[in-house]
Amino acid sequence: MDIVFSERHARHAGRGELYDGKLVPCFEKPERAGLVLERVRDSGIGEIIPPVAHGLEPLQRVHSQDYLDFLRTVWQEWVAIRGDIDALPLNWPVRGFSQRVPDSIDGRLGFYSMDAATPITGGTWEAATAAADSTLTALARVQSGERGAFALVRPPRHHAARDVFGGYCYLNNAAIAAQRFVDQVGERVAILDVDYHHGNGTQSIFYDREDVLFQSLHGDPRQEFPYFLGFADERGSDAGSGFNRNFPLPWGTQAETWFEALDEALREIEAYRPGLVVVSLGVDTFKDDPISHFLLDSDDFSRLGERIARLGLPVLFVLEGGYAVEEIGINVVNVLGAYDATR
Ligand code: OKP
Ligand code: ZN
Repeated sequence: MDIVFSERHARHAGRGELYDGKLVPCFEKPERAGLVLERVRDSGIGEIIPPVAHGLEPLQRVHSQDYLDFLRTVWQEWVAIRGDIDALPLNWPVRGFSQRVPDSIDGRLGFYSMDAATPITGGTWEAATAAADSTLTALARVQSGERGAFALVRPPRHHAARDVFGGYCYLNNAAIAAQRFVDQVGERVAILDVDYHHGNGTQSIFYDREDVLFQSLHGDPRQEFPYFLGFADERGSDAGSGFNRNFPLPWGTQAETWFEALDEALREIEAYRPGLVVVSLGVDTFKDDPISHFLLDSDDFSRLGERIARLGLPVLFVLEGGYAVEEIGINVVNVLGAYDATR
């Protein structure tokens, strides 16, 4: 399987996030990609190739132009006023507030975001667009007949919505790739989101559409971030009714329960007969993940790769979360290796 990777991910290195009432070092850090890359290299599962630039057009199909302009320019404005410290939002237009875009930089940071854990730095735009290019390059490999490809990217994506950043995410690459496939190939896409957190951004982008099926297994939003989306009764709207499926699971969920939900998601994907499966591959379901509460073991990630392979469909894997830095490489390679080994 081809692995698409760019060193430019390291341009995004946030200093801190607000966590449990404290500003703490970012969990989503460059070492994550380095560790996955090292394991991918050692395992010999495939060739590591650089991304090809795809420009802004595929991004504009998913994100609003005003949001893209904001992300591209916010740092220059911020650094001129505040100096070289991370930009973080502190105010949000919640119930009862106007939804007008403010002029003030702090107002706009709040308008376009959902949390205070997702800093914008001098390299955020460069890293996020490199991740988009890597994902689109991996997609092109699958479109040209590869059975699977892996976008080894950060920052992650699945919390980013049409015009919202947050949850460590800025551009929704899984959505960008799915939309690109629909535009270019004209076949349906299923997105399987196995990250520990609900992919609220991906869900919201495709919520009213029948040409992209979204299936997500995640920590129950009653207990877990992102708290305000990811409930079982969210089944899609309008033409998209029935094409969104959430499996919220409680803290402490063990492999057996998790795989039961996975099998149901896979059955629905199979019945949908998509031309492509995009896997939002977070490995923060691992038992020792520092910010998560599921109990999957490293072997379980091999089982996951095997079951995805049994679909017999082309698969684009994109890296999402996973913060137990020692093990994320092992767990990711277990998924990909098992996928490759299962025919
Ligand atoms: C990004 B990805 C909960 C804090 C949650 C944000 C988590 C973002 C996860 N106390 N902070 O889905 O792995
Ligand atoms: Zn996650």
